[in-house]
Amino acid sequence: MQPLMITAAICGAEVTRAQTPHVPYTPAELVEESLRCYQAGATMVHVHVRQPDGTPSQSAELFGQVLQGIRGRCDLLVQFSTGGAVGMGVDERADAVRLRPDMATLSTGSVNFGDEIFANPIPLIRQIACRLKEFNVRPEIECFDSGMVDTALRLAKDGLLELPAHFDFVLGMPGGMGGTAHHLDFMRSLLPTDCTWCVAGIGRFELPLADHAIRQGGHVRVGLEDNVFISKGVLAKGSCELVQAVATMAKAAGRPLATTTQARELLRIN
Ligand code: KMH
Ligand code: ZN
Repeated sequence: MQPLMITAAICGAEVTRAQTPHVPYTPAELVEESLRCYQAGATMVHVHVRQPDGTPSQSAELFGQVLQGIRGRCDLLVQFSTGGAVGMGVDERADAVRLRPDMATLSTGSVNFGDEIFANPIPLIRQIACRLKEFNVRPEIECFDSGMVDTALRLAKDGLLELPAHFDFVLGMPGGMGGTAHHLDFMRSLLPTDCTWCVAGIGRFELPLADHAIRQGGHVRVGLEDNVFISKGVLAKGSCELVQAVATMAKAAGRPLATTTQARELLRIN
């Protein structure tokens, strides 16, 4: 099996300090939490940025501060969100790609997102895919449901994505696809040979799906963006505690953690 890549989704756009006091907001807090995740075994950090009061933002200035802060201190791979928050337009969502992070997300379909809609119509997906190509930033293709894999494969046929690609299955989102091992097995069965995949389980699905992915040769995303609890009713002290839990699972399963060099190779980041 490939060495395990753990991505830390440390902040997201939705989780608030009312839900957990441990969510970072400012660039300095985001950098510190990223370093803690790196020390706990993360290979990559999935970054959203916030205004100082926690309001979701896609400011290139803030993304730049986080990118610089991390790159100056460790070799964690940095992945920007182009999803942003529900309701943001494509220009705002994709602006910071010009800073050339190691990766950026590309959601390949719309999904009910709790009571809201995370809207990704085809023209918007194509625009973001073009922008990633333009700046030579590798996409992580985010699929909340199975049709989003099919859409990604159509984009590849149209020359907007390169195969093999890296996919992230976001499972267990209320309104999206369920979060059982069965759902994950179906999703990964849809991928062409040599594609890599990771799973981001939402809420209570996070750690059980991580364990399943580790045993099936996939990779794992965890963090407060997706789940704030380390066990039933107990808040994680930060995304780093969730990363540590996954590193412990990997050890128990005999799966070594990927170095940054190995991750670059697996993800085809040059
Ligand atoms: N905040 C969600 C609406 C991504 O980062 O690319 C979208 C999201 C996906 O988090
Ligand atoms: Zn995100």
